[in-house]
Amino acid sequence: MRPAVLILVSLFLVNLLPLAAAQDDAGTGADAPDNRANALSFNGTDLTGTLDDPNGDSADWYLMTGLPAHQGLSVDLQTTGLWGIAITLLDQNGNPFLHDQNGQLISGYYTDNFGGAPARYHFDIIPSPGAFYLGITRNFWSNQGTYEFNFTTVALADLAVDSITITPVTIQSDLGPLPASVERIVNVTVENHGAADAPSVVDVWVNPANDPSGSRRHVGTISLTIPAGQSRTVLLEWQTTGELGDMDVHAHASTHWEANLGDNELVTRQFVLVGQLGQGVDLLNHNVDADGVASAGTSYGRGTGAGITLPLLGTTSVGQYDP
Ligand SMILES: [Ca+2]
Ligand SMILES: [Ca+2]
Ligand SMILES: [Ca+2]
Repeated sequence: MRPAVLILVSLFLVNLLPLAAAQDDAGTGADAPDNRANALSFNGTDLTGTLDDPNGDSADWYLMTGLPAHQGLSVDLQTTGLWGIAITLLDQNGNPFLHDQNGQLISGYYTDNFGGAPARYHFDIIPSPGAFYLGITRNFWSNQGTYEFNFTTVALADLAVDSITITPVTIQSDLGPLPASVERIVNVTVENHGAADAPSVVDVWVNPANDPSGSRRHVGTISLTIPAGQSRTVLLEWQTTGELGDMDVHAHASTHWEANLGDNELVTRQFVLVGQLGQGVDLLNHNVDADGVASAGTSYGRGTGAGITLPLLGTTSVGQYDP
């Protein structure tokens, strides 16, 4: 090939690559690291940056720090010139923590496969207190563009089950109080020590102590609102018919935007007729309401509704993160 042709071909190939974009990620005047291990610490309300995969910048990783307790974040992202990108949110241990508005973990990974530019995204998240990782990476398409994250603080409730007390129901008669009936009252005190009022669901269920079958029986559910900084006591009726011996009574409180799920359940032991057996039996109710109990124990009566909110220009999908 003659030199002139080589020069022309070279010029053509060079023109296929866009010029390297200026990098000023998070106002640092430089490119943010391409891997999470070297993530750029960031503590602010807005975050702007550039991805430039054709010129070797395939990812920008940040470590968001300084999140106050009982506060969540709502994240808005706008991109220009970028599509087919992936957004990854991980806690400090590298685990997904993206939550929907019911406090349920849905994914740690979001990808816009085919959307155009500019595109807008919105995430409702409840971050682990303190810090989390945020990564924006090239996914399906190699392109060059800018992104801007805006973070809005969201006040969170934080319910805690403080106590469970159980009182027998005494039957009054003309002859005086009769022996206790099979009915008992479960008193559950729930405190909201978060920063937002809490539409709350309190569930109570029982299971025979040390029952290897793991069967549980749903006692009841009460819905109420617990204002921030206040506590409420709810009463549920427990019919112990068919139960004998030591029983474990569980109470669980749930709400939207829960800051800390670690203190939302309490268990106490109560015997029916005779105690200190180390175990109990549930003859009439054994495995009754198994499905209902399972839902009470695992989903805790959370409400329904759209999870992640994604008002978008273009088609999107929510992917699964597999660490
Ligand atoms: Ca960059
Ligand atoms: Ca980078
Ligand atoms: Ca809590």
